[in-house]
Amino acid sequence: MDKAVGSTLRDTLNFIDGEYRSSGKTFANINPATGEQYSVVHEASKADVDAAVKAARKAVDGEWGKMPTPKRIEMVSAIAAEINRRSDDFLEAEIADTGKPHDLASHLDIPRGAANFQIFADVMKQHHGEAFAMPTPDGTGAINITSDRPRGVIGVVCPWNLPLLLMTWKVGPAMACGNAVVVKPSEETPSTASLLGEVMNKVGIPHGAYNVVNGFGPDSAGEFLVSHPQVDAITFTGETRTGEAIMRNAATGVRPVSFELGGKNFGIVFADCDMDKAIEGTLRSVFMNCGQVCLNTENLLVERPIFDEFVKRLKAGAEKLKPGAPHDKACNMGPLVSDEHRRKVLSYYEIAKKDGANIVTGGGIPKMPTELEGGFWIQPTIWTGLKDDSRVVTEEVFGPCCHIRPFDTEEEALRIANGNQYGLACSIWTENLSRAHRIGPKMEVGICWINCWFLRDLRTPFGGSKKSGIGREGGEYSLEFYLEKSNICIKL
Ligand code: NAD
Ligand code: 6OD
Repeated sequence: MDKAVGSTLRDTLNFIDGEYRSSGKTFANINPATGEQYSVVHEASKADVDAAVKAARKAVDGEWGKMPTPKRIEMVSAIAAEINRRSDDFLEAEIADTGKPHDLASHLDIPRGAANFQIFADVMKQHHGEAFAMPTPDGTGAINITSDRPRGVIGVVCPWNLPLLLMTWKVGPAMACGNAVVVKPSEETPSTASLLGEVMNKVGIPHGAYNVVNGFGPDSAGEFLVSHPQVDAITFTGETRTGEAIMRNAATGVRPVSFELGGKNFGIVFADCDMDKAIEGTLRSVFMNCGQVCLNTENLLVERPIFDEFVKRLKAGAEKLKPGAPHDKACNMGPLVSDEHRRKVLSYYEIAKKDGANIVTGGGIPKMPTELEGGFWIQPTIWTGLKDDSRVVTEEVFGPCCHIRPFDTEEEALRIANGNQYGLACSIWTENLSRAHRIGPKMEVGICWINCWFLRDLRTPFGGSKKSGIGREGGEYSLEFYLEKSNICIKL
């Protein structure tokens, strides 16, 4: 990593108007694998956030906003190439912030971080307006032409579970459309957002088009950003409750929001599934990233004839997972992100016990080697036997755990899954093509995977229904949020 520019693993700085800036107030960044502090994060003050928003405004009104689209697209592609060129730096930063396995970060987080710029450079290359000819009573006619322009300054508020991936999923399209962004990364995982500033400068992005302000939510950089009157639109990924707080701020000035929020996702396993595929896919969908993916399966409905076999095989798979150091190739499971989050997940492990769950496996903290004992490790956990109204079954835990329940009919499975307050994702396991076509459109979710999980084509609409979000992002769908459309009506 280029320490001379200012973003080192030891000092994580704000990035404002093309420069790294320290601040008078700092907080500790803890490595979740060890529990040790490894970086000092500079918390942005209200004045820093204001400077970042003003720099962004200047960029939109200046060189960045006026840049011809082909040139801007070329620059956005160059960001993708530079992230790939520096993938080792991004990997190390992401791993230190999250403790996740090197294999996972190198196959998912970092390459998707780069792809999130390239896909939207490609989308903008193809993007075009429309024309509608119309008759008029006087017979001369009129023509309507759609036109669009960037919304302006976009506030981007991010979570900690897939830090670079989820941040660039918003920054990529926002910048490809010609907006300027002010990013507030999670306080738990600020490093890759800060490092991305070096990439922006290297490829020559005009100053102010990309800014990063570090800090927390309420009464800190998050709230300062979303309540800033010169922020034109807010895109947020995180908890539903935080989304509600942000929405209250966005109401002032009637500013648009795009929200990717919490989930409580179902897996439905039919007796006609391919059991090997269903087990392998479900092990990923429950335990990948230590269960910290909003799309993770936390509730499994398994058709009664295969219930016992499914539970037995999922337990065997869970017990083969090996928590350990990110760079240890023999290990495939990281820790939870923080002590606070582990306390939250363990509180659900306690509720499960109190509610009379049968603990199929796990339920506690694993024994780790001395050097990792201070980390936020947790056992992969499977329960059966809970009632449908247990909080473990209805609330998002965001940990490596699931409850498995039997069902008898397709209608029953649909009713239970759609009775959920969230509507983000589901996975259905069946080899019956008619069933797949019948049930897919009936699932009240933003994405329904059949015989797979987290298989992503970045051109497709992504988002949640019910309490899982507002809006869809991906391909052309992202442009609906990041571009403001007008209709030009010309009377001939
Ligand atoms: P969080 O809501 O606690 O925090 C997210 C971000 O919001 C952080 O940067 C935080 O500092 C900021 N924030 C908190 N309060 C704020 C406020 N009042 N004003 C402005 N900013 C504020 O979420 P998290 O714990 O970082 O992430 C986990 C949650 O995110 C889970 O619920 C998960 O399901 C959800 N998530 C959803 C998706 C999706 O695509 N739907 C993706 C990833 C994570
Ligand atoms: O793949 C994506 O685009 C996406 N937004 C994934 C979200 C994962 C949630 O943790």
